[in-house]
Amino acid sequence: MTDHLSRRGFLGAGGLAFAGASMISGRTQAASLPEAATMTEATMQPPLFPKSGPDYQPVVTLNGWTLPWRMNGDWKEFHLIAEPVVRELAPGMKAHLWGYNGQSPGPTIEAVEGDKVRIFVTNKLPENTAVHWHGQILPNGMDGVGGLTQPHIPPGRTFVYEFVLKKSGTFMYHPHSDEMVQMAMGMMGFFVVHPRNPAERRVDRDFVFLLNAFDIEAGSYVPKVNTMLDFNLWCWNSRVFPGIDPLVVGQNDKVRIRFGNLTMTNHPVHMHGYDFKVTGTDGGWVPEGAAWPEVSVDVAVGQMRAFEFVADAPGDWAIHCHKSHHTMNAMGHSVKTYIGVNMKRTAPAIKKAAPGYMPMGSTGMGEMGEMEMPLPDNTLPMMTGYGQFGPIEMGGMFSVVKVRPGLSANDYKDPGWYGHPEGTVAYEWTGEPLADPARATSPDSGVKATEFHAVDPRKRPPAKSSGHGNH
Ligand SMILES: [Cu+2]
Repeated sequence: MTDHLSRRGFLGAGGLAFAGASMISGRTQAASLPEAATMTEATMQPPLFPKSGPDYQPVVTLNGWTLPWRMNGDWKEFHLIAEPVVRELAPGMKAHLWGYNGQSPGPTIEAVEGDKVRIFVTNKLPENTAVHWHGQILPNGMDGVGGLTQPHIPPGRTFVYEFVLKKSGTFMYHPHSDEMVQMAMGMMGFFVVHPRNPAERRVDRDFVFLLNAFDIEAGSYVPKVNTMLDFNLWCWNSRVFPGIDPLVVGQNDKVRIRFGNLTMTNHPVHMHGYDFKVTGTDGGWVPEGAAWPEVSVDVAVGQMRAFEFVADAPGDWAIHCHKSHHTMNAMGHSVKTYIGVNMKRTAPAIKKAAPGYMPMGSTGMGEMGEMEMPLPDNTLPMMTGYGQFGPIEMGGMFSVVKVRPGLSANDYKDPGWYGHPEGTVAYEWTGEPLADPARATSPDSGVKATEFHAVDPRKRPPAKSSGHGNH
């Protein structure tokens, strides 16, 4: 006991010299565990500004938070608890997941290049776990691959990871122990390392999120963990639209958006209204001058990307995955295609055979955006969310970058919908109708007068090349 106490005193007083001599000063059994903060909300928490050490602009985690730490000598100490959690995916649906410190994903870990970090991981799962620090350059034994670089962490035990943050950049953490199950259950988190020089790569707003996916059957709560590709809830930080926080930005702010992909497929993330520069990957910063312009950036499985722009154009700019099935919630994928089928004729016949049958989608599926469909408990509509002009008809990986003049620094409150200057919104044309009645639209249904479903496609009249030519 005396030995433990003195070791603790020694660490507190002279940690730097001690650790300098041998990186793994390690053995902290005598020290008390740092408090493990927990989060009960799925709403974005204010960024955590550093109280000591180099200054930096802290990141904001969409629908998430940053893990508080304590200093112990010159070690920055964090405490993660791997545990079952209940996460609201969007209002109206909760999922029973696994995560860290009360939420999935876990809290963002934030530190500075050169920091010595000590991360305690307590396992409150019913099975072994281990944590891998994706992208970090560290001693092999700190890499967190259960069985390969360390024993798995059994339920009820706490392991300690210690390493120096060799470089700044964008990283993540996730289990490397029954990985398929634990990631399918939502275990992951963001890890941001800021440059030691506060001026380097500085931005005014820095948003982070992880792309993750679940397969949760309508009306149920627990993800299916053996799904390989056919997930039905496409999330940013275990949230789907309209549950994803907007990215609130002051006009002319310098903005960075960073994301990592821990789903099982790639996601082309597309932002409207701007071109931006890709400035970082999980391999590091792209040298200035080599950053490349994009409006969509594809992020492969296990990768991270960071892009930057100056927010000079105010508005409500959509940001979303460009795979259109990924901006849908569950239920959308097994619905039959009825586009072009005259359901007025067909539906009564089906209804006779199957009472309660609800026809959908004979003019597309947009109507579902405003349809109040009866859904099983704990199930989200497939496409949903309202904007100032009506239903947005989206779900899944979709949010809005809200750029506004006159915001104070670090004000992330949702400013509501954009007030468009007069004469800058697309409007309905009210001039003369087209002379060709076959190409005019019928005023009551919005359906083209021709019922092309009944026509053998080989006998259809050749399409006119003028397209939507009523300008
Ligand atoms: Cu996607």
